[in-house]
Amino acid sequence: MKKIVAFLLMSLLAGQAFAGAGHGKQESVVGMPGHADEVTRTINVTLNDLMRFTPDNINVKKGETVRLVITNKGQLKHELVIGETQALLKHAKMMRSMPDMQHTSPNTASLEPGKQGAIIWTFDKAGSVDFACLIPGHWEAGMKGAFSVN
Ligand SMILES: [Cu+2]
Repeated sequence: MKKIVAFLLMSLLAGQAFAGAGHGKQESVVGMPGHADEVTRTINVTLNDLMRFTPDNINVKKGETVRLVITNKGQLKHELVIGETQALLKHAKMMRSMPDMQHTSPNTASLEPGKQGAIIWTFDKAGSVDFACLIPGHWEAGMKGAFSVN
């Protein structure tokens, strides 16, 4: 029971970090969930069992809201999580201790084999924003990429 409560609390905190701009450094660096009516571009990303995202380097403009259409072309479950590297690594560690954990955050698309999902994201600061697959072993095998925000 204690474990569940701790996990729920962590989820809430994680959700809050992506809730909007102006509450700290982290979310303005990685951007924030965007609104469908602000989408200017759709970008297709595929995930595969070679532990790669295609493309794995995506150029976006500062202030741009994009719809990422994410397709799992593998036989394994994969996901795409947008975040700051250290936060992603911390999250990956947590995933290892809770392998059945489900993601529902707006910065995440968790996809069963053959499935497609979408993330709408606004990039509000120039720089590099990371994304990764946090399923145990995948990030370590190189399943990561980055947005270049210019
Ligand atoms: Cu993966």
